[in-house]
Amino acid sequence: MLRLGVALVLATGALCAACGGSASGGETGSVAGGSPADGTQAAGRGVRLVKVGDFSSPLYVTAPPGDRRRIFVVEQAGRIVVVRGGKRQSRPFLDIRSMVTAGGEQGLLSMAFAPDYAQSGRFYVYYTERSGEEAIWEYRRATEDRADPASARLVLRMADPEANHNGGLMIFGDDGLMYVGTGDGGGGDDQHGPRGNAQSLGSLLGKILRIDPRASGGRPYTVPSSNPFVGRAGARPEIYAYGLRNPWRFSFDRQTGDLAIADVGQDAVEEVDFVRKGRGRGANFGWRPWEGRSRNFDEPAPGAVFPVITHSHSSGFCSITGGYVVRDRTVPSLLGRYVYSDFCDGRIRAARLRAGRRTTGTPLNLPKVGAVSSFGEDAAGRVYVTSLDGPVYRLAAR
Ligand SMILES: [Ca+2]
Repeated sequence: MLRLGVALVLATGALCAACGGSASGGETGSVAGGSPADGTQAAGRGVRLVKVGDFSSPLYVTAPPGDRRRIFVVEQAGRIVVVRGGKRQSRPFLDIRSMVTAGGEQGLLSMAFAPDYAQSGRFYVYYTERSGEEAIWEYRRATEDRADPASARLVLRMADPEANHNGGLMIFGDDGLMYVGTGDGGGGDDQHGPRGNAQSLGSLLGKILRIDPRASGGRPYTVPSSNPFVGRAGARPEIYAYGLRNPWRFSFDRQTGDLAIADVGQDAVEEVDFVRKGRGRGANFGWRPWEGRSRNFDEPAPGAVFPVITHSHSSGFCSITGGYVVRDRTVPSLLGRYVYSDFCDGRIRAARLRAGRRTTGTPLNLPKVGAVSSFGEDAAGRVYVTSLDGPVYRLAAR
């Protein structure tokens, strides 16, 4: 059955051998080709990939707020590795491999540092538990490069009917709240629940949630009263946005606060949804009645917001990997452009996003990256690309 969430469901390397070349090791040079010259293509000439290192199935890169010396690389099996000043530290920051189910789309899927991490030492991990459920746990720092494994505290656990479509990203917005992407639960056609989970406000699945993950008053987390469905009968108050299939990677523009969600498609269409700052609140992105801009079920999707970017599977896409609007001033040719890729296509593309306006990304003049699992951003705004095959690269000026 080929109903992909993130295409991590595919055996590493097996598919990508069939779906295109992959970047070779070391600092990669440019390759010929690309598409018609326009602003973005010209921009692509000014970019290169700098290899940061090789990891074990890396899925994400992030850094504590304000910490410009380090990045933290999340490995699918359950380890977090620190890279300080470009040098990988041998001892992991955290190793929870014994608690994680990893493989396919499951595993340690992301981490997030609390906005006050410098003082509190709080950070969060999202992973597939041994039981197959998805959960967010809070940990605390022990020393600068080492977490305290005994500090684990459960924040949120979600029953998950299938191994695929597990969401997995948590990011803090500039409101200090945690935004969490959840998949629709899995299987195909969002088959669980009367009309699926994604359109159901009674389910946490197929959503972006917004919570304050700190324990308070005996509760493991709290819900901000400004969430859109607070007080609505039958609705989960944690929901911020809905109608998503598997929003594997999404990001806020660190300059504008605009929200870009790359939602992995089913059999036909990959999509990027984009809304201005605050406009994601209560938004319905249309799944399962809509896949991209195509009808999938004859069911209502009130107020559906259509994607600004779509790529069809017939064009070689299989599972979109969302990135960032680049704000790294050391890469001027990409400033203000959203970079993204696809697990099968492997080309890194850039596009200028405008809410409500369709566009498409132009491939940058870079080698293909095999099995693009994620993008990441550090405290200085530098943007990284991770390959499930092992390498992590940084986007740099040529
Ligand atoms: Ca699932």
